[in-house]
Amino acid sequence: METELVRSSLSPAPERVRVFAEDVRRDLSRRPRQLQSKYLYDSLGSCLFEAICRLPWYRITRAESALLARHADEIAGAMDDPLTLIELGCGSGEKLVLLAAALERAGRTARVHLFDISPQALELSERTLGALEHVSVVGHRAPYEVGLHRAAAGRHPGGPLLVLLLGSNIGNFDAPAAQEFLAEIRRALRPGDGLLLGADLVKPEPSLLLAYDGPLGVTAAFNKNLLARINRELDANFVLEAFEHAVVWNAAQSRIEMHLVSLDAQRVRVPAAGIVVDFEEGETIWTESSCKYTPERIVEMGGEAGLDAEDQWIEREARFSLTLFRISQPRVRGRREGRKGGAAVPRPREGASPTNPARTGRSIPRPATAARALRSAG
Ligand code: AVJ
Repeated sequence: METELVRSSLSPAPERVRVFAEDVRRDLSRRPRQLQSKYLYDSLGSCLFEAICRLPWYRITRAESALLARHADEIAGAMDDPLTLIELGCGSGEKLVLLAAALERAGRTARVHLFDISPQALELSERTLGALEHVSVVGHRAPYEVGLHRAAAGRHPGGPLLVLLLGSNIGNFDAPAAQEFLAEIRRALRPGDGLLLGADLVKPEPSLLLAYDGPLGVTAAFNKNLLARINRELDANFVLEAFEHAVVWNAAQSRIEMHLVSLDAQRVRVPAAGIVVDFEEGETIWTESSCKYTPERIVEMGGEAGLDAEDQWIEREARFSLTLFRISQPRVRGRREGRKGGAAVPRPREGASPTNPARTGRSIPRPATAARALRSAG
């Protein structure tokens, strides 16, 4: 076992604060006002997220772990040796343990690269995976895009790469950005490589709302902590009591949205970002989107990015999906015919590349209607 955490691979702290301030300045000045969800994960935010994963009404983590436990042998068996695993947004690292166990059962070893923007998540993963003898683990504090390229460059030359994008992390991207991100993953991969994608499915609205706004108030705390973070890191004067956590199901965009609603007309100063923000009563800050999919849509999105869906498993009670995409070797094309899968796995369009002119990579174009609907919902 060899565990090494690269903690300084982003940028030095002052530079990180400068970028945070610049993002806050731009996004709070937009209409509707917004903040990027990646900033939810400071040290307290990461702990709150770990708590969310244990809430009875937030079922993503448990559903995904159940699927992984059930199908880890198949997934591992689909990949050749020597295997390089990379997880983008590793969180606690607990899910990787399930895949690592399958490798161990088969007497195999692997190299693992973990990428997360949260140092707490990396530390937790290090503890979770550090005891494993048959995998070498390297943690990287870096965003997805950086992680992808670094892992592709550092892969074991003689074997495949399996990229893990789990926990419905893809749901934070809006549709064009998700499509672009899948294409970026595809560009980092070669024939024989794979992508294991965990994605939450559309389900009845009440259970979606409950998952993001439960009676313990943990998700509300997770959301409001972003304001506390801005107070702390950017010297702002948000009064936390004057904002309320609110969740809406945007059916047209098939996504849950988290907002922070200003309960009064109020002025907030963010000196380090050089802005003064005047909120109207009922005005919201949009802090996160969590897109929900159909199994078919997930296969289709992969196909558009040039990824072949090889297998798909559905947890039917919680409505969660795990899809294994492969980069097919040209000579074995058509081999998938007759393979089982949770959904009909259509043959992806060959050579299709997403060229959505509206793609923005990170900025999320947000319709004003959602905020208005929210306001009237109180
Ligand atoms: C980690 C982004 C998948 O969207 O469900 C949980 C984050 N936000 N509760 C999600 C989250 C509120 C989570 N992801």
